[in-house]
Amino acid sequence: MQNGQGNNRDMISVYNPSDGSLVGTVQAGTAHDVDEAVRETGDAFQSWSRTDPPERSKILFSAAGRIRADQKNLATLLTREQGKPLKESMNEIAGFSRVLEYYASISGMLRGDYGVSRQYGHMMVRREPIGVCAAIIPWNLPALIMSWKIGPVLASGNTMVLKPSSTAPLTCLALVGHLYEAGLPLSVVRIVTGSGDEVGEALARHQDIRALSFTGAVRTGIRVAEIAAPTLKKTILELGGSDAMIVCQDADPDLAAKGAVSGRFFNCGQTCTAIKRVFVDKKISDQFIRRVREYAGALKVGNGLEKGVDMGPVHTMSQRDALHSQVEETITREMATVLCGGTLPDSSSCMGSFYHPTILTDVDPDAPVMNNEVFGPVLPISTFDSLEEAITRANATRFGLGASIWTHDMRIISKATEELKAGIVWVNQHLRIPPEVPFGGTKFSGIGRENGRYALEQYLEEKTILIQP
Ligand code: TXE
Repeated sequence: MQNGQGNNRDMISVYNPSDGSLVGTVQAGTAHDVDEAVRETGDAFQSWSRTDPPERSKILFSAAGRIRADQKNLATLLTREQGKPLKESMNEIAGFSRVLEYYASISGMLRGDYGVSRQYGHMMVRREPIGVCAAIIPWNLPALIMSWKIGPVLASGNTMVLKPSSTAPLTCLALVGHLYEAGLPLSVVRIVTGSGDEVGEALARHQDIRALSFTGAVRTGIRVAEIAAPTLKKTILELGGSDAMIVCQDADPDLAAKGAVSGRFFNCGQTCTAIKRVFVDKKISDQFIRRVREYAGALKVGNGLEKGVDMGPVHTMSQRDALHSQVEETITREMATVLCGGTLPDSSSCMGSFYHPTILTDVDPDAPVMNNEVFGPVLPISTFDSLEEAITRANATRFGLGASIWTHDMRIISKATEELKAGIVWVNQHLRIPPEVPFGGTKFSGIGRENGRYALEQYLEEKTILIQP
């Protein structure tokens, strides 16, 4: 059986996407479990919010160290349940620790403000934690996305109920175990496993949750926002993207090709800010495309635990089916040329949900792979004649998460960084996100920001105090 929900009413089975084997089981939580978790984290908020920031930081630093020491085990579990190559899992677990350390280092930083006025007296602004927060996270980068949510929430003195994805919950559970061992009181974070319909919606609906951070599909995000609205909780949504990469005439075609391949095929193409559309200047397109093909062709696809594997399977069969139908429709309607891939592997020799790295060229702007988020190892490439055309086409999407421009010309950099409609614009790189800077998108890519001190601010509320002596 493939990834998905299993046999028993109260349990969810987690399957390895590389071979369909069972990795573990977790409870199928209910709305009642959510109620209990919110009550417990609400009680814990009373003391955690009053714990001095250095004390909170000590626990976060210690957890980060423990997680580093257990990196190989955690990474192996992540690869088994998610599918990604072990080297990527190792980096993701290290990323979790790094984010925790970053928030531990700034936990007491946002203290507030003070001023004095003849008319109003002492004017103070306290920044207070807001209460119980919730997180709903997906399966593509479960550890990293968990750190982006849990780090600022805990550092700012809030407590959290977190729902992992049903198809990749095990690493999240193991990570929270390390936080407990590092001294985090058990009720400061509660994980409730279960389906989106039951547990996710109960979190969105709960009136005692004051903030909710969601990462996932656009349609789910809209549903979550609708359900959350009557309780007026702060809702932060990270809903994916269709990032453009613009390769200009003066770019180094080799460097850009390497960037395109790593930016697209990392995590089997299942990353919100992956490169999902490439626009290359016609004058260098032949060289660039030739190199992209070479680098993509050299990727070793297989079980993420095997040595030398660069790309694992698509996370579930249903994700792979959705991806393949976008590609098939594009090809059938003659809206692109297939340079490589585009077919399903022979199912008799392979149990996993693998998909060949696929490159499409001469892609029509209206092709399904251009208009929707393509969440898998498929790279559509188009050419352009002018920078204006490239920027217009890059912006011609309902998404606005990331974009990159590859050039060394300062005039182009200045124009593109201003005109590209995205939450993150990279120059001569793509996909890399240090914990210090905000992460999030415009338009249908979402609302709010994660990462950096900006995320910390979202979990604090200002209280104005005016004292007339
Ligand atoms: O996401 P879902 P899916 C995009 C990507 C992908 C598509 C579908 O295009 O192909 O979404 O992925 C929980 N109320 N991204 O179906 O369903 C669910 O249990 C509350 C982009 O897996 O949105 C899981 O924990 N919660 C994205 C989380 O939402 C609900 C990363 C995400 O699952 C719910 C993942 C509900 N009604 C997918 N229904 C990114 N931003 O990078 C589900 N959930």
